[in-house]
Amino acid sequence: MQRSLILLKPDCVQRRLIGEVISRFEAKGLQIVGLKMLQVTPELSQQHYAEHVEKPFYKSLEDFITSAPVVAIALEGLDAIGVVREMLGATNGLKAAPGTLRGDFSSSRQMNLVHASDSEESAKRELALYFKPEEFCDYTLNLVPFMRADDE
Ligand code: FUP
Repeated sequence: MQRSLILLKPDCVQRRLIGEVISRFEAKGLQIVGLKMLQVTPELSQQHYAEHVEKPFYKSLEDFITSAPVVAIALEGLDAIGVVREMLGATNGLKAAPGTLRGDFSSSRQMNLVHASDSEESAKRELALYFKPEEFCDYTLNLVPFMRADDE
């Protein structure tokens, strides 16, 4: 079982696609164990995108991610980190395959709707940036017996 940090970015919020994106995660069988709307500050952006801070596109990326609220979601599921990345598609919406979230709803490299952790290490670091330990909700989904076998 894995947890991943998902951000519905300012373009997703402004384009009123929050429900559409969350619906896909729910339909897939991923479980929401944390959820909040917040405004990303420049400081949080620098922490989140630490690996990109020195890159030429960083200033534009920070301006974008701080331009409107985001929705942060902690998603739990079997292989959740890889599964969500597959659901998002390639970083650039123009190159993302049809059927993926970015492939279906984005035609931009920067405004690509959704961020998702790309490894267990990133997930741990990013979840801690957006959620305090007590903000996660552990609960049993009663439909799990209809989503996967006991030995999966
Ligand atoms: P991803 O892991 O798919 O979120 O993509 P990256 O970590 O490579 O990039 C982080 C964010 O920077 C992406 F959402 C897109 C954005 N970006 C730009 O805005 N310009 C670039 O030249 C490259 C990435």
